Amino acid sequence: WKQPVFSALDLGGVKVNREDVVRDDPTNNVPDNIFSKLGVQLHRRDQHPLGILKNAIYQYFDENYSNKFNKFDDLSPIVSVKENFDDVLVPEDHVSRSYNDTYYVDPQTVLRCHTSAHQAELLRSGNTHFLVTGDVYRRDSIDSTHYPVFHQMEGFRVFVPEEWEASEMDGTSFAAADLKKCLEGLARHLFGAVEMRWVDTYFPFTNPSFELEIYFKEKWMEVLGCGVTEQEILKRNGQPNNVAWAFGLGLERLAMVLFDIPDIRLFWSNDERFTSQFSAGQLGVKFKPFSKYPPCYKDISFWINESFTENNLCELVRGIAGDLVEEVQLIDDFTNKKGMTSHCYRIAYRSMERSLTDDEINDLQWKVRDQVQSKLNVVLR
Ligand code: FA5
Ligand code: MG
Repeated sequence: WKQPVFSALDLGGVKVNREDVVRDDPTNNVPDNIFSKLGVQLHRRDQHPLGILKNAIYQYFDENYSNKFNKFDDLSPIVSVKENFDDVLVPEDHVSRSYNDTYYVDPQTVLRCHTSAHQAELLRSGNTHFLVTGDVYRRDSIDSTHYPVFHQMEGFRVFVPEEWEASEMDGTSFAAADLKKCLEGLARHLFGAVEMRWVDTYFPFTNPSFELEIYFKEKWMEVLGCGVTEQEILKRNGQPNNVAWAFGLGLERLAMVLFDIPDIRLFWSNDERFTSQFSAGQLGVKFKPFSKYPPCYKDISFWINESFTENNLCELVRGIAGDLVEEVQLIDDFTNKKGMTSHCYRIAYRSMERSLTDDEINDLQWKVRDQVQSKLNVVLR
């Protein structure tokens, strides 16, 4: 399963060396399997589901807005902490800043965890209508809709006072209404009829803030976050009298609905049985699964310590099993009279491309058991 790890790669004309991004020191937490995804840029392949989706969204904006949205899809994913967090008002103590949630190259540099990292710089350089597509990186849980590298498209639109003054609404209500109309129209453009709902939420950079969920495979799946941009961001970046909306689409989640793709790992597959099913410009295609290979479940139980986190466990398992791991699920959690807490996780192994042998799975599970003890310092039960 392992992708080759190159010693250097090219990010939009800038050469990046492996040893600058993957280092064995405590200020760096980028593993090789993440480094190997940098520069792949699935969203720039016109015949890949993510590229097809990106182009379909471009088409929607081109057709519906006379005011052209500037499009960016080649901005480097290696950004400063300032761009990723400070510029979008993420509080100093927000969990998303932790080494548990974000990949740090060094204390001032991260792999962007969202395309919102580019809002401020693009506003400053005079953009008022823009779309930014890119690969984003997060330490996260493992299941069919979560992957540590995924793709987002940021949308941003600035309004000048004349635009809302004609409406008898205040600027914020006007922008919020326009935003929902825009995204509902996009959903109809992509899916036709689909069951969806708005959920109120919180982001540091928007107020009010919303998420859109789509009903997919018997569950509500969150596909995007959005809201009316905090005035402070506009003020700091040369737009003090205006209002704006912004959104961040989860491209894999939308593509899963659009093409009926059941598992997020498939986007990374080079298997021709996957890649040959899609072609540039074709939205109507439904993916025909070729993998009916059975999953294999292995449980692991241990006493946790204070430093244990689920993201650390997931990264360890991903590092050993790569895309052969389908899900890591906490199935039991209890604390005994002495105050010791035990967790039991169920790991589902399944290849998208072939049957796995018992030996192969047992070998993976032994490595997991071994490294859980040696690297996470937990006590197996
Ligand atoms: C954000 O990242 C905000 N920056 C979005 C935003 C932009 C809000 C502008 C307001 C204004 P969130 O963390 O919810 O929000 O992620 C956005 C989307 O990315 C989610 O709705 C989901 O579709 C997708 N996503 C999040 N985590 C993962 C993951 N691990 N794997 C795949 N997709 C993911
Ligand atoms: Mg969210």
